[in-house]
Amino acid sequence: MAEKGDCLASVYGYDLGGRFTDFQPLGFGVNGLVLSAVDSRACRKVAVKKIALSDARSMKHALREIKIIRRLDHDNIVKVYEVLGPKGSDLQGELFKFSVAYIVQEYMQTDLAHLLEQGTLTEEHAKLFMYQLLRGLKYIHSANVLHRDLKPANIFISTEDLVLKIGDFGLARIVDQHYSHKEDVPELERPS
Ligand code: OXW
Repeated sequence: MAEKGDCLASVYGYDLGGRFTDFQPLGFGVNGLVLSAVDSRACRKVAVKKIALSDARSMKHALREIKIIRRLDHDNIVKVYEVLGPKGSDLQGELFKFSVAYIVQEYMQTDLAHLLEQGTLTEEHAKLFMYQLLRGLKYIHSANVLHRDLKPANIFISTEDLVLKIGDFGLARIVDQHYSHKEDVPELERPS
């Protein structure tokens, strides 16, 4: 059903050229619709996120997200393969020239929200996922990034090997290394 998927992509304004086929909707992220597709060049299924660059504000948001996801590389973070321009062109740091960008990411089978709805998770699953979630979060924070929208729908799971990966950095911010909350927190009283 490649034709149906390709039609779907054009309905949603996805114009990536001929390299990607078999588009299916995955859901709405912070910055818009996310589709799954097959990358016929790399021979793998991917998640493609379209980011509009129509005005100064969306340009700022897009640049921030792309800057953040490019600095993250970890087993428990959804991998970003490429950032492409219109018709699947190479962006080469000239994002501001284009009206649209596509973030091509690793495809994950499902998200934690869906698994929680199914109600089939065991305590062993919970332990395994919590460990990986904290591991990913520790990495994100060590890169001075705050995700700011961590929720089951942004936590992706590969059901075959039970690998968990944090995704959707659409609301993420880079934190100032020098900023500290220390002054705001009153000293703890010593127990007597
Ligand atoms: C998957 C890599 N999704 C997103 C983002 C935002 C969305 C949706 C997907 C997601 C299943 C059960 N239902 C589809 C963002 N892999 C991704 C990704 N992203 N990268 N972003 N599903 C599979 C995925 N959902 N995989 C869930 C069918 C029934 F709104 N950012």
